[in-house]
Amino acid sequence: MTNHWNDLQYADALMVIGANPAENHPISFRWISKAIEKGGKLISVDPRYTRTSQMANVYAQLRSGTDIAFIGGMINYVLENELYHKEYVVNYTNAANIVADSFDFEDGMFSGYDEKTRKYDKTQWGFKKDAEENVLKDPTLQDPRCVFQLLKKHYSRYDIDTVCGVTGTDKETYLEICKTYGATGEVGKAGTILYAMGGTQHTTGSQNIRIYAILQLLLGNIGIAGGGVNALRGESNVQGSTDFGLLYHNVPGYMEVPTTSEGDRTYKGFLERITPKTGYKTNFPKFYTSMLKSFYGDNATAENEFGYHYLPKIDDGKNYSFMRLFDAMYRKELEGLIMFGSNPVVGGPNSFKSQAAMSNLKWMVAVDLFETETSAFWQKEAGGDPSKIQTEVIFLPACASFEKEGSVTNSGRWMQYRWQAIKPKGEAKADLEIVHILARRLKEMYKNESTPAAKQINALYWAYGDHDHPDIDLVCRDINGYDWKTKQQIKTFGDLKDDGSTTAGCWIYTGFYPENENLAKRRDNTNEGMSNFLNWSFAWPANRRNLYNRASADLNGKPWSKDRVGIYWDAAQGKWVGNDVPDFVKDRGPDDPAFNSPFIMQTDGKGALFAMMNEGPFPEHYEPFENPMDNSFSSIQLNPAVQFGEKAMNAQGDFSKYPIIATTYRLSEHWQSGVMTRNVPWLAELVNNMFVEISEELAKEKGIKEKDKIIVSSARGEIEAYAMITKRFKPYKLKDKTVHHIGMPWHFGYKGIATGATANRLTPHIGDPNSHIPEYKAFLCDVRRA
Ligand SMILES: Nc1nc2c(c(=O)[nH]1)N[C@H]1C(S)=C(S)[C@@H](COP(=O)(O)OP(=O)(O)OC[C@H]3O[C@@H](n4cnc5c(=O)[nH]c(N)nc54)[C@H](O)[C@@H]3O)O[C@H]1N2
Ligand SMILES: Nc1nc2c(c(=O)[nH]1)N[C@H]1C(S)=C(S)[C@@H](COP(=O)(O)OP(=O)(O)OC[C@H]3O[C@@H](n4cnc5c(=O)[nH]c(N)nc54)[C@H](O)[C@@H]3O)O[C@H]1N2
Ligand SMILES: [Mo]
Repeated sequence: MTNHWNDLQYADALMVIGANPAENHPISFRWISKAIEKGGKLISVDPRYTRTSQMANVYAQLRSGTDIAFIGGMINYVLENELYHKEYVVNYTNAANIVADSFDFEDGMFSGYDEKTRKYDKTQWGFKKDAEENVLKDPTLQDPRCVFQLLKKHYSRYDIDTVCGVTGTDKETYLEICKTYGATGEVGKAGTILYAMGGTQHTTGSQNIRIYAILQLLLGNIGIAGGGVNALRGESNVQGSTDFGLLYHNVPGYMEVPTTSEGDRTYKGFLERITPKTGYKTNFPKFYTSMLKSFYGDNATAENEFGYHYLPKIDDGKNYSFMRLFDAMYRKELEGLIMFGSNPVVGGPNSFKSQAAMSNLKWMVAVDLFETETSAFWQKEAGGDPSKIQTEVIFLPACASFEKEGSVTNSGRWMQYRWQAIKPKGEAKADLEIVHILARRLKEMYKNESTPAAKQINALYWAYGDHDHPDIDLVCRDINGYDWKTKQQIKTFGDLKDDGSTTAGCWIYTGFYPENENLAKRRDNTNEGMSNFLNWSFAWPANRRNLYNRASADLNGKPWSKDRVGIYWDAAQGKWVGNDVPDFVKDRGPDDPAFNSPFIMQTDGKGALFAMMNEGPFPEHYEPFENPMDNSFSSIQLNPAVQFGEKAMNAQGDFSKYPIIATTYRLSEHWQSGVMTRNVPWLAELVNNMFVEISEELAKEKGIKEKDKIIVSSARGEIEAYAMITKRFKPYKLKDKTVHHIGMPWHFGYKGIATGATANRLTPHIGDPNSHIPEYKAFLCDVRRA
């Protein structure tokens, strides 16, 4: 989230698109209800009428996989009707930048495409510069080659008829949403966009989110209370784990993992590549070196490039995302797999094939609360042949969240401490303990060896206590960082150094543990202004609650709205003050040329209407991998930057054979792959079987009655489930045809108390070219009575 949960109450309009918080974030939904009580308008955009839709003032149906068309049309409406926040757009975004002549767009394709690699040469999309390397600008926004005019031209193609012919939305409802949400462009008004997996799980997932951000920048909705682009995050600590480098291409604090490329051979070369010349990221060398110092302690010196060479490097050009790992297993390139709390046989795409891929492993370690469909993938019940599967599975029992202490970071970036509630049962251990014990055993095993692998392990500092139970306080201090000599805790990441004199395990969290207080444990719920609760927990970065809050004030540093005071420039004191920690240099005043550059993580400080994504600087509608119609906007069907993985893993279905659109989603009563909830008797009883929601119209066509057993088939396989006939889905009237749309939960598997078919037997093994998330939310199928 750019903002945070409590902040939602300040919105005049809340557009929930690609999420269903009433069901999946029901407690936090309180803040949405509060906004509605204050007169805020809730808009729900979803292929089916959800529990969130039920709470909404306006509900619009959209076919799965058409968010870019939907929002593209809204952008067109906002620009045509001049609803955008002009002063904000001119000064705080890159709207005025003149784009290089090499940039072009025609029939769904941007310039610079290489068909062989399915990649773009992004250097063709840069900005025009003068002899001194300054970007040329037209603050009047009239130049036909400025970002604003190119954006306008791009989305002028997204007229209401074409859009609704693609999304299947009723035109009147669509116009109502354009008006209601567009009205937040007025100075002083606020609109927020809430999204989750309905937006991301697509071959255009990243650009879906980008287009929400573009709309928000145009309306001046970023940086202000009640605004923002807000990701409603998933697993209780998915925010924390991504912050700490969970993703294969990140180290803690969203910095890059080095590669085997020529430039990365030296630490200096690597830093040069990842450090821009301007903007806040110019500090990356300080954060990176402090991280290496934290990893390697005295073994990180200026002479050995701070231990940079101990870090594993990604094979240049290779991708280690979830789907590509399964491809590698399929090709027998991987011998072993360690899984901490993960059940891909239920949760991964095209899961039957993934299961087959796993049987190529020599060994697998499952760290979990239960034996899952995945750790038992070799059993007969799983559809395998145990006599043929040679994988050795090792199970390590893990503690549940209540049985251990530590912090969890919520969607609003608040790091909150949880104390242990009960002692673990049996041999179960906390994940932290398991990793700690593993590290200690490896260090013991390798201590007399000097192989490259041993060198890395031996170099690890790993000072979390001299026994098998790690001292969590030492872990916290290590994350925060300290002065290497004096061992004094660092107060802010502004104090980190690039000379090896400081440590920081994860720079964005530096400051949560100053000398004597772990701020994640703070529980002072005094509201000192705008419900930012600055003394409750710790929010990264720097305890800042709303990101980019400099943009909540105008060109003189005065709040755009007196009801939504974020921070403001206090001329008498010569600094930024207000209800939040300033997301800006505190004493940068009106005489500083960068005074009106709020987006400090960008090299130019401006919000990026035009950005270097893998498939182009402006989001463009492409159809899902499996789709019911020809693309109405161009002759290009699929996102041209999508990478195809292992072919054998990914059969593609055709509309002629699979004429029904399908999507997958969650229920309040179950959690994820269902391992935890399907093993809890009362939850298993509430929703005890796999079902598929189908419209009354489709049921009639197929002669299906409520609770009939039906078979859903896709190009990947078939599943059997009960039919739930519902008004929540309606047939879609698209440009030239009417198409049925169904939906189903993905929580079931064959283990536990409540069992049922796994939806992911049907889903395609393909995804977004930026994030590599699978396209779980839009695919084709057929339905028949069992
Ligand atoms: N009770 C419960 N709560 C949970 C979870 C759980 O399993 N159970 N899981 C947690 C996790 S890990 C996550 S990531 C979050 C996910 O939270 P959500 O993203 O809210 O979860 P979903 O229900 O998968 O998807 C949301 C909605 O997207 C809609 N949708 C499908 N296709 C499209 C599309 O193309 N465009 C748009 N705009 N919408 C579409 C679906 O109909 C669905 O209503 O929930 C978290 N909360
Ligand atoms: N079709 C379809 N598929 C999807 C999605 C979708 O919307 N549609 N959503 C995707 C999303 S957003 C997500 S996040 C993934 C989730 O996919 P997974 O992460 O594979 O699914 P979970 O059920 O969350 O797996 C969690 C496992 O962790 C165990 N566990 C719980 N607590 C702990 C603990 O403290 N320590 C350890 N070691 N284990 C623990 C549980 O028992 C369980 O077996 O699924 C994805 N799959
Ligand atoms: Mo998730």
